[in-house]
Amino acid sequence: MNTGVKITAFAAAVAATFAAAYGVGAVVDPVTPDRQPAAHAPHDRQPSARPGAGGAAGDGRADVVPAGLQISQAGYTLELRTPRVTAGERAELRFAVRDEEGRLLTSYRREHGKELHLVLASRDLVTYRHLHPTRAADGTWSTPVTVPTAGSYRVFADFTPAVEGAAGLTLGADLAVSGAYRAPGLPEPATTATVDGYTVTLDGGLTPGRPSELTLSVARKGRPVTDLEPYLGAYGHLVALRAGDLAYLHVHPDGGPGDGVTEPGPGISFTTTAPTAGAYRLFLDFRHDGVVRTAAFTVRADGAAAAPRPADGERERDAHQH
Ligand SMILES: [Cu+2]
Repeated sequence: MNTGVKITAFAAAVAATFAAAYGVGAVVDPVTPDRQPAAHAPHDRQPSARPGAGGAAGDGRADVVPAGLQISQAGYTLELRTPRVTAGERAELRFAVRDEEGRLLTSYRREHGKELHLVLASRDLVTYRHLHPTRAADGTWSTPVTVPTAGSYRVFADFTPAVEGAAGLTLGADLAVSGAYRAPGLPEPATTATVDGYTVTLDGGLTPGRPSELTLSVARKGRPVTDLEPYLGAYGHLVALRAGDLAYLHVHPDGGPGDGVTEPGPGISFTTTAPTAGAYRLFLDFRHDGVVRTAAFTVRADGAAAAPRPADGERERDAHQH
């Protein structure tokens, strides 16, 4: 098949895919027949490809870059003013967020009780910190931090500008930590993790491209913990990072303190969507006896990413390949 024919066949397949999507949309959603067909797969919070932002419009596929991979997105830029620290030494991590005009951002919408959540993770996914820096009036953020081991780290600023129409953003920047470094491998997948005498058990798995429910159950000395303490408005906070590039997944707790349904343990449930197959490292922060602890798990999402379009589109495309 020559190139011209290939392109024509591909265009036909894309057209068929769109047709299938429109048709299915009308069938499964009869309640709102005038609803616009989805231009891309549903996603959490901030997609990197905004309409008109120069995404791959026209190829019929979603072009959503996971959070945390970019230092600048949607007009906001993370300025890490402390790009290097030394392992084992207390340092003051300083940073700011600039808007499209280059001004320091000073108004943030509170999420989980904080204007900004700062996550620090080593690229080998062994070290993890969830911090709440302090903002000076001029927009400069700072937090003391002691990074235990040398290596390459990623700093994630998770925030929502208090600006009309602004969505939540997670910007990421690299942080270098000086010292002798021995690269560890990614910890093997496991369904239990221990921290400070607590055992946390993971139920559920990750399916690429589909929302997955994960339940983490906390026990101490073999007894289920049923008096977890609220931490930032929830019984637990979960962050998932993709091995290989540290794509940052937003994870939503299913219920929380004060909703009249959610128990304070032992299980804490979350929903998240792994964008692709591959390994992810999950970090759960929970509070008990007044101390916040972190349990970490390696989880593998198996299988091909779920197509954002119905399988019919795939079949159409296959039918055009000889
Ligand atoms: Cu936080």
